[in-house]
Amino acid sequence: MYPAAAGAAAVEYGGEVAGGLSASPRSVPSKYFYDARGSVLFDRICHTPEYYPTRTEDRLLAESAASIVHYARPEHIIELGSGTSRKTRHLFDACEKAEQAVHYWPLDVCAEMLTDAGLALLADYPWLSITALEADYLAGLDALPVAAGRRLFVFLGGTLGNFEQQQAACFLRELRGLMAPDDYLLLGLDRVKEPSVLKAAYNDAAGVTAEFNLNMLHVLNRELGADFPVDRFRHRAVYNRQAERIEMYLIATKAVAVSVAALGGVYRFEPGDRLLTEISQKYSGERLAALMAEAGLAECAHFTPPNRYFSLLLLKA
Ligand code: AVJ
Repeated sequence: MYPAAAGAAAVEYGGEVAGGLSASPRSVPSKYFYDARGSVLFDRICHTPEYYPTRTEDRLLAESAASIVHYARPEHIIELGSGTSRKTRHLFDACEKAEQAVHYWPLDVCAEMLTDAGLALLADYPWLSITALEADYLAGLDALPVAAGRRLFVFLGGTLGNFEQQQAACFLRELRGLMAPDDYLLLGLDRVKEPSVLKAAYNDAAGVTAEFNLNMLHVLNRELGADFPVDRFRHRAVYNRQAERIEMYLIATKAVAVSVAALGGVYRFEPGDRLLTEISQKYSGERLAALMAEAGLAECAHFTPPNRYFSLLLLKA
């Protein structure tokens, strides 16, 4: 393995944050959640009883990995936002069974996660070769490896849902533009379901999601020399039924004036003022079809459980 190879665009703080903090409503890009602590907290969210997406997608992938490998016969697996790479193991298991040699390219914004996950994979799959890329793939796809051979792009977890509708389509269209006729994209998307299930998933009883959300302020304090008083904000996640998406906010509980050294600015929050930290789009059948049409992607296979809580799509350019 070449751990956390350089060259790719590392995560850059600053410009985007300045824009978001001056906008109305105020927002911060969700990718800033994932420092080392945030990545561990997200992994803990995935283990809470309320957060169904990870479990559902994991089971779907376990059931569908053999078909996916049969279709795509990948020589390269390129994963956007690889995290712990836990779910991806189903693909490696299927490759092993099919005697399909594969090179794995995990991309993530968290270097610690890449190294830990890569070493764990090599211990369990000694035949696998890996090039880890510390990259902000959401900011641009120029960091994607150009490799000869059939490629399977993998974008799991419903992370596409962090984009606004239009951005999501643009992102997929850009990815499609990079795909050769033999390449495939495996995309995981969360589906519309009962609001109570959605609300619970982003408001777990143990408070891990709240801690994850508040960790954003620690990241901003450290990376931008800000002085957000973390104890004067609280977590709030609501389901916006109109937009069919979860919106996650940090709400000021007291009046605060936050100075952000790197931006040379002071931002005031009155009690109740909100900072949007994440949207998580849930897809209806119609929204999904519209997205595929806009992106110009063709559906080769669609895996979903009987309750349609989550979808895994195998797509071609
Ligand atoms: C990793 C972006 C898919 O939107 O569900 C989990 C992040 N935020 N709980 C999601 C998240 C709060 C997650 N994604």
